[in-house]
Amino acid sequence: MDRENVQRRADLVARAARSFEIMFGEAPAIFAYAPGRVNLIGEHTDYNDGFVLPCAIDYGTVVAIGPAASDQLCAVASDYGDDRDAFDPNAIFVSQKTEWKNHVRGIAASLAARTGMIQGANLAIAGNVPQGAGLSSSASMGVALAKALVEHQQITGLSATDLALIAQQSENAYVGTACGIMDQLVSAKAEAGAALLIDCRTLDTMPVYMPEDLIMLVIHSGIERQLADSPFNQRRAECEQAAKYYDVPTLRHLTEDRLIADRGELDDVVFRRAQHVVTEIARTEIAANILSNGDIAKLSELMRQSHLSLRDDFEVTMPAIDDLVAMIGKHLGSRGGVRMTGGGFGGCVVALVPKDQVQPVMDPVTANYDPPDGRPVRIFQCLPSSGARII
Ligand code: NG1
Repeated sequence: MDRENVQRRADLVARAARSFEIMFGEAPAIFAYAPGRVNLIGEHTDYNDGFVLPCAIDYGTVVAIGPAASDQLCAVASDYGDDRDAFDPNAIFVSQKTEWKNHVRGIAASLAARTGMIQGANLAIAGNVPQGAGLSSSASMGVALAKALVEHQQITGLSATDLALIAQQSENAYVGTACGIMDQLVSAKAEAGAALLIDCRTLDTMPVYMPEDLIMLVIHSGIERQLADSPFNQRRAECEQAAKYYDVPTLRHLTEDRLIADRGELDDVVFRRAQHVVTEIARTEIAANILSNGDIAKLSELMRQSHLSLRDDFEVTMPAIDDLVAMIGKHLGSRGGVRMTGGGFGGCVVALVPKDQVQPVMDPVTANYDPPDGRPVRIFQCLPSSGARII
């Protein structure tokens, strides 16, 4: 069942249609939509070939598309004052200063590389995924663009996974973000009312239906993620170091028993990084099994352990975020779960909260949490939503 905020999406469609009509003087032929996401559990496991359990949310991007009079691809961005771009979609990619333009050009280039020539089109983009909140606004835009172009040009034979790979290729090769596949895959493939268990080694997915009573709260700590490239890359390097030490291709292949038994002289820091990844992969598989059964108490405990492991072993949380998680956890007890989400070093907390506890959770956060950077705390209420579609 689709539990989305219907009005919010209708506003988005209206905004995309308006920009399209102003720019191109006619109504679009098709609207494509793709959602943002929040990761419920499975942190720093994707690049170790492990499991992740993200959930598409009811914030996303609409792309309105229609035929063009020329071979050019003409795009207008409703969120950037109807800024526009026009280019030959079959020419070599030329990087632009404005990031949204690189997304459009990158998707066109990735799609052309995959399917051959693509035709000109007019399109308008409107999104409502909060930016800089770790909710994957970029993946939502990339997948919506790919979906719109594929549908409009009647390109056949591409699965939802192919759309995700095209959007990931665009990020990696053209936008310049070395992201994994999690964000694009859940945006392309999620099912309504469900999180998506992704096996990052095989790209197999399984929808995990969420209890109807649960709301996802995403709380931005107010700490903008530091330009965290170096600690993030350092974590990746430590994981590779651990895999090499244990002589496995990736940490996915390491069991908890071997982690301990063959520890030998392994450096303590590298050991703890590996311990986080190995235990987090196990927690994510268990979480997927119990979430659909509605065993919230057990889920609560797994999310608690995930946060502690990210704090103590992987060392990517920050004191203010630990405090925020503790404050919410104390109130929720075993009625819901809470942990940091995303790469860490700032950013967001995710909480799974029964409907009747949403306000009681939000009120003390608003009243008592003091963001260290002085920015106001932002709270988003999200519902599990379906992936890319034509609307
Ligand atoms: P966030 O912080 O949500 O962008 C980052 C990585 C993910 C994953 C998580 C940690 C990018 C773009 N995303 O997510 O692939 O590794 O950290 O689980 O690098």
